[in-house]
Amino acid sequence: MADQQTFTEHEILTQFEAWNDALDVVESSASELRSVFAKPYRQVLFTGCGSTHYLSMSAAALFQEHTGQISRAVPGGELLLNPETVTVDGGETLLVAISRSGSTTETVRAVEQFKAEKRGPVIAITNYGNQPLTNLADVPLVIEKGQEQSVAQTRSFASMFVAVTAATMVASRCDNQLNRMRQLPDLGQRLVSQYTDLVTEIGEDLSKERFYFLGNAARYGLASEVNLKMKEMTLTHSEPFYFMEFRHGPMSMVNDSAVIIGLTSEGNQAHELKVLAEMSQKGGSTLSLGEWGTNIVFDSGIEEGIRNVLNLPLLQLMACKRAIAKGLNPDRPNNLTAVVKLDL
Ligand code: F1P
Repeated sequence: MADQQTFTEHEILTQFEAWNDALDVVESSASELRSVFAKPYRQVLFTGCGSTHYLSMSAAALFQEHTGQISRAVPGGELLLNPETVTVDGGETLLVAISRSGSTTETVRAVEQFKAEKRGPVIAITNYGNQPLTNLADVPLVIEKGQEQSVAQTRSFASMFVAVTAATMVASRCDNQLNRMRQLPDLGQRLVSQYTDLVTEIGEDLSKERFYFLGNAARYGLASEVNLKMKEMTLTHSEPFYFMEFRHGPMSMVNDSAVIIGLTSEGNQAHELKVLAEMSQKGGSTLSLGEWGTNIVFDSGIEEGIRNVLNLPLLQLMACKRAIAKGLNPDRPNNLTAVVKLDL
């Protein structure tokens, strides 16, 4: 780690080897995953807490889009305390439980309850093996290179998101896309070299008071996650929205102290960029990310379903740089601990 660099910055900048680790882990469990995915399910549930709940939201959208299976994300606390609002009888449910630590009480207890009720198989995605979650899972995917010292998830989140994306490609039998995911680490590294100055300038601008992150489909969960980075690390007001929802009220908050950041898609980019253009006319600062036609251009040449992770490193870095500019320690967000353990 370079002198003066925070753990968070170091973890953001070294996440690309964890992306590769995630691909190795999924490839080495591909046959177990295939046999789990071969069965018919009433629904597929994704669960986690905090960052890993946001990851679940993104994963559920991606999984349904690629497999046609009804997929839903639910916070661990809801699956535990209000399971009747989520579970269905008359067929098995596949549960994908996601947790950096593998020991968050709500997630672990929800999985225990799900198993006790014999509702179906469990896939765990985590960065730490030998934790309660790994021991409960039928297929544990443990990405050790995503482990981190900081409280806020960055490298861990991206590594688990790569794993869930790769597992989705296994489920939808897209082997070519799974292979093309090997290009992601170099692409991510290249984007960081190309755009660090741009995101640093935006993050360090303390005249900005509010950040809004917009995304649709699988990118809404990612927009939610980068919104959380902004809150946790920088104590700045921040919120995520679906692009089209932003006009339905939230845009009242747009003025010259608001930054609106859009994670654009291929199919709906014209609609999404129009929202950003309107917010710019109202005085907001805007930033767009996407394959083409945006401020940050991925130019990846790979399919949208597998490249969504490219949205993460630069926006994580923006939050980290802002924290430092505000005199905060991004490694130790206010009031937070790395794992929430409860006596339930
Ligand atoms: C979940 C989590 C983190 C968050 C926080 C508390 O942890 O909500 O996302 O950053 O510090 O715990 P995990 O279940 O993914 O380990």
